[in-house]
Amino acid sequence: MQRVFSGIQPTGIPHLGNYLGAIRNWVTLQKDHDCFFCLVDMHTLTMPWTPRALREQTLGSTACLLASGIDPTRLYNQSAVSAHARLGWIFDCVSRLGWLNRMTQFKDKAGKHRENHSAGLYVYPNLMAADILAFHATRVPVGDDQRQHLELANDIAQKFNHDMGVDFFPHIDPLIPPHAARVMSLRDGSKKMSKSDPSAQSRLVLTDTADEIAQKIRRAKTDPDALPSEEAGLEGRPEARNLLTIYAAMTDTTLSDVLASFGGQGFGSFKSALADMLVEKLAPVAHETRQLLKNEDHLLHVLRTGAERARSVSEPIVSEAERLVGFLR
Ligand code: AQP
Repeated sequence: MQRVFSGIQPTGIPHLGNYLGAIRNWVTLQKDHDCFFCLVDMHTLTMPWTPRALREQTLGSTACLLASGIDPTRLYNQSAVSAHARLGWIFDCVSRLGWLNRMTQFKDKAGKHRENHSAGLYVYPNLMAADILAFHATRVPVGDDQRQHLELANDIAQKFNHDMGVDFFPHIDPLIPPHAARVMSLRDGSKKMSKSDPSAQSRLVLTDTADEIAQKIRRAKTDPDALPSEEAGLEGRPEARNLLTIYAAMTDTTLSDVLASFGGQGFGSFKSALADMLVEKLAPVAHETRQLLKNEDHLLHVLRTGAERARSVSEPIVSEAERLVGFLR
């Protein structure tokens, strides 16, 4: 059985982009893969955070993932398993500055004032490589934004193998969904939907009530033209494309099917159908999340049990990597 690893940052409540880009695929993969799903709380420290928010968001994300159908035995938080940090340090020393300098996510997140950002933000991709390779995972379901980081992880694995003269770390294959791999902001079709966007109107989160979903879709940015009947008509209309893609992905149909149904109509009727569909699919997840959040002890128990399982698999792999680099025990 192939091993899968994937993570999500507890930087906020997971949104529709996280759901379509990652979580939904996790639920499918766990049926026939050996899966590890991780709340990557160490990555969360790479950007400004508060301890209280981190604790609340880790519990909130745990509840959302369970409510979305993730098997509780496969879920844990990164900082509880020391293999991540230990292999992360080794990879900091294997990875090259030239490689990290090319990472577009660092450039996007750091913006113009790079000197003021944490060193952690810069070496984030090395820790991400360690997250995956500490389990010898070969398949990683992620959204399109993580493609470059996975290429770097393969470069690190190859260099480690080459430098140590071994064939120890496997090649990683990204599993990027064919549709809706990059869900865009509801306020700006050129930006990806993100937990850290200051506008709450820019994203649908998995705890939104039916009213909040309907209101965010009603207010979503669009353009004045009617919907086209063919994909070519979406050229230069990123907001329209985004909403139609969301509809197609959530209903397991194609963009052409959605255009065939709604082409020629104005945004009013399409938005109302989109909101109804999203309420039907997402409101039960939000309800279940709220129920789960009432029992914090249960959520902590899930994370502890998941961490034990994660330790039992990653410990021998990382101990062997430590032996290979020459650490004495
Ligand atoms: N907009 C998106 N569309 C599709 N997939 C997405 N993912 C994130 N945003 C989108 C995928 O969700 C998984 C978990 O992402 P993450 O929490 O590790 O961090 P991120 O990619 O940095 O996501 P955010 O929401 O934008 O978080 P912040 O604002 O904290 O940086 C990944 O598989 C990712 O590809």
